Amino acid sequence: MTSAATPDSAAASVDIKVVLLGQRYVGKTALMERFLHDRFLSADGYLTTIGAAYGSKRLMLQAPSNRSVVLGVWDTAGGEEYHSLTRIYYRGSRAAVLCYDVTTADSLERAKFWAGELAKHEPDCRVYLCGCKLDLATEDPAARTVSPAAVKKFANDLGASIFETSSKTGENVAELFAAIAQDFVRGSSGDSAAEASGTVSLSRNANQQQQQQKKQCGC
Ligand SMILES: Nc1nc2c(ncn2[C@@H]2O[C@H](COP(=O)(O)OP(=O)(O)OP(=O)(O)O)[C@@H](O)[C@H]2O)c(=O)[nH]1
Ligand SMILES: [Mg+2]
Repeated sequence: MTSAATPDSAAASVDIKVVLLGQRYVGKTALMERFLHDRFLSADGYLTTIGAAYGSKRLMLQAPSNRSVVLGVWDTAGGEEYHSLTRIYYRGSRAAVLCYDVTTADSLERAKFWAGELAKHEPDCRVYLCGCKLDLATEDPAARTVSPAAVKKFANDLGASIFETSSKTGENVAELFAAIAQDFVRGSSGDSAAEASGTVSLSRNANQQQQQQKKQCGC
């Protein structure tokens, strides 16, 4: 479902509010489109987001939780002229996806800016780093201009998980949102494993991440 709902009316029916933040053109809207509708709109048809867009989706989680979780996702505008407005959309978020483009070096700096804003205003919001446009770096490794070591250090400082996604191919997009939902369910059930999910992994898929978490917690 997508709609032009306001932040307050949209909050009523969702389990977890998720906000997408990041520089203009990094791929936030494409990430949301892939997650909600499993589609990629042509790269020629770029339309910058004005203000924000909202959509929600119900996910069925696998065992052991076997729960359904509704994610309400706010896709914010990356343009700097919208920054003061963006605070309205991340207010009350339980998860924030800080998007950068793996092929645009300065986009990581913008993600750091948003991490600072969240630390000040929403310290309880769980943070996920998302390197978008993975397909471009897969096609041509020289196109990758964001250093994985810099991302890892940033994630370590934040206690955040790292995902690299392609909205074009769909790689890792479902895994990112499934991890957000799983972490939310674990956190709300008081399971200590929820804390382990905040550890750093450059995950290509959720299974690898879960295996890594198991190793880290020795369970
Ligand atoms: N190859 C490739 N292109 C992508 C991907 N994600 C987004 N793009 C393209 O990158 C451009 C920007 O994508 P958007 O999703 O609109 O970027 P945005 O972050 O929402 O930008 P603003 O709304 O201006 O903040 C578009 O032309 C997309 O088609 C991806 O995973 N792979
Ligand atoms: Mg957009």
